[in-house]
Amino acid sequence: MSIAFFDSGIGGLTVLREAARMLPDEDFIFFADTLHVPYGPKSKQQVTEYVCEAAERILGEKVKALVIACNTATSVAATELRRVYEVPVIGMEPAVKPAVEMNGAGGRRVLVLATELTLSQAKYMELVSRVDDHGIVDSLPMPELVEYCERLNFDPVELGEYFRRKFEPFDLNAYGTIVLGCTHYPYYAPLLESMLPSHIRVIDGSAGTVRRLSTVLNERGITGGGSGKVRFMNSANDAAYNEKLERAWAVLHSPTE
Ligand code: DGN
Repeated sequence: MSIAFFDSGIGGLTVLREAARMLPDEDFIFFADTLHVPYGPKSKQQVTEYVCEAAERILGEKVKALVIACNTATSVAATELRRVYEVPVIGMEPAVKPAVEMNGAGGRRVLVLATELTLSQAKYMELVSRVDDHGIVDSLPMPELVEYCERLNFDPVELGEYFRRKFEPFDLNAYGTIVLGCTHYPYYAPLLESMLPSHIRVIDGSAGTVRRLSTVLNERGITGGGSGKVRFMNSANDAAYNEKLERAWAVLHSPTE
């Protein structure tokens, strides 16, 4: 049986890339809810409905685990999915805790980039208040970045301008870590690393999520049995969107990544 990965669009491929690296003996299905991308500007209720619909469809494929490779969907709907389904459901969380740990001693701040829906949820606020004892975490929604990404726009000049505009209100020298709290954003990690002051580390939650997935598979005794095959699906059954997923997958495996 395969492990299913799910996102509103191409973002979750950044988590699947990590899983394919760390778990080479598994097969994967990647499902994009292309009918409803983007999730970030929508309401909690709407996104919960979309995620539940998508999960029904995905679990019809008889998978052994479901990874919600989307911070927004996790923050609004993971609890509901775990209540309804027996299959293990693994979610994402912005990597705020490791970022705070990295900066605690150095006295620098942490900037979390994510969708507006993720940043507005109680789940995110609770996470920050749990780990941020010294008030060093700031947040910045970047809704346009999902749109750029879904258009496969990785143009360094245009995106460089965009990031400069977004970061203008921030004194970047005060920051030690930038957290990519949306799975679409790691496509731009190489660009960010090339343009930010060199002391800033850019991190995301993919490896943490895949480690958790691996633990759950081990605990249940359901590891292996595959060979790294990836099958793409989307909620619109749109062959052109599956081709886009193939192109995005290739971008993530290009030598500059
Ligand atoms: N990739 C998703 C996330 O991690 O939050 C959301 C993107 C979107 O649909 N706005």
